[in-house]
Amino acid sequence: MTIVMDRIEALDARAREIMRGNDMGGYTIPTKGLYPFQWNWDSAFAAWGFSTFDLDRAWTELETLFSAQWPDGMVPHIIFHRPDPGYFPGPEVWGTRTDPPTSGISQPPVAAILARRILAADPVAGRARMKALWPKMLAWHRWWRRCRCGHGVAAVAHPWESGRDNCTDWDPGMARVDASGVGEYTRRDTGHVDASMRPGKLDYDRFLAILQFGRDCGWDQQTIVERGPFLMADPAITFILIRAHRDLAALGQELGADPGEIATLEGWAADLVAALPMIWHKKLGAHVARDLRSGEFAPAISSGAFLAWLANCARDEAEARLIAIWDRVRFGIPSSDPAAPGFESRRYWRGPTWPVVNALIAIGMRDSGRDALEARLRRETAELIANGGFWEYFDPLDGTPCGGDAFTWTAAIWLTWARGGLNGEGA
Ligand code: 9WN
Repeated sequence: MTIVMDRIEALDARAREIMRGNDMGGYTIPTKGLYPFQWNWDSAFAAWGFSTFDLDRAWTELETLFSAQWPDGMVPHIIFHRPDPGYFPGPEVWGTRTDPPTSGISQPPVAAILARRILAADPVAGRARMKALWPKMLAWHRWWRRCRCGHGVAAVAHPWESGRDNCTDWDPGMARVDASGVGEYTRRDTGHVDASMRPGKLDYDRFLAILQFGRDCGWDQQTIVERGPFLMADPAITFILIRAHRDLAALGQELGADPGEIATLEGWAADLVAALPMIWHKKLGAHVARDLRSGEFAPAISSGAFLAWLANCARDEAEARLIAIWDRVRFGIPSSDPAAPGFESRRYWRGPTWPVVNALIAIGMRDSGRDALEARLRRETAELIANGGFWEYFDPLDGTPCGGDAFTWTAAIWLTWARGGLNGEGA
């Protein structure tokens, strides 16, 4: 037992060291080299990680993220605080003309879910800071409602907006994107990481074609949603948003917010729940991404379907199907079903397991009383990190660490959740 405790403490120290090392002063980069700016959902996870050893720094992370909020409420997916030539596409490609420069799309709205957990760590110390963030989070949630939920469930206008960039979820929508006019460009990611673990060249061409459409219309959301080259219903963001609306409403109750605004948030969550049948795939027996231009479903069940537990929206008939997908691998929830075409165990979001996604799924498992499943997921995630290190993501078949090393969100997930999996500790 002492040996296990010593090991956990050594990993804790390393996780804190990684987070401090990636701290640029007020915001945290995901990892040095590959991702030298502030990313939206990475920062929310970073804040949660900081809350285990520096609460003040945790709130600062969220405040810095929301300081880049657009006037229309959107919180961008990248904030380019300082120039860095090591990442492509940089601010000049996005052309948003904001100060600070940012990207022109958003990312999964996990901030309210994690802020609620951060506030719980010290409700008195965090009260004023959460109170100041609350209307900003509400404005962001309103942006999701207005700009991405017009079809019912939540949509993404770019695969990068989903945070699960090259997942099989986006295959039908991506196949329709004409990338013939993107022109020449030089990728930077493959200079940092093995190209076989990254999205392919055609993926990047299409990512850029969608980006260029947004830039060329001045990031006008109505034009992007009505006529943009890509718009797909995202089960993961839908479930995250349902949970986030409810968590923000609960935070509002605690902070004495306007009851009308709290009711509005609850109404938005209910509307998303009511729209879920549109992404229910009868044959696959789970919630599946769907192209909103053509109606076509994605070819496989992804980790997005497992987030139904986070939103308390799971359907009984999906349970065995989801567990069977998990049973096909040795470590963690795979980002796409290994039995379906398109699965690649090391290529980014086409198969690998991601500690951050596992942690969100685990919150849902625990809240819905699936304690044995939660313990298994925590143990498997802990083994990956303890044996492989704090990497960006992992091969779910054999545990090989992949992508970037010394990764902020993996360190954060270790500190907040996974560490207990090493000695079988409960949540
Ligand atoms: C594009 C930073 C981000 C994560 C995403 C992950 C990856 C960027 C990229 O890295 O995306 O946003 O260039 O590949 O897919 O989830 O937020 O860690």
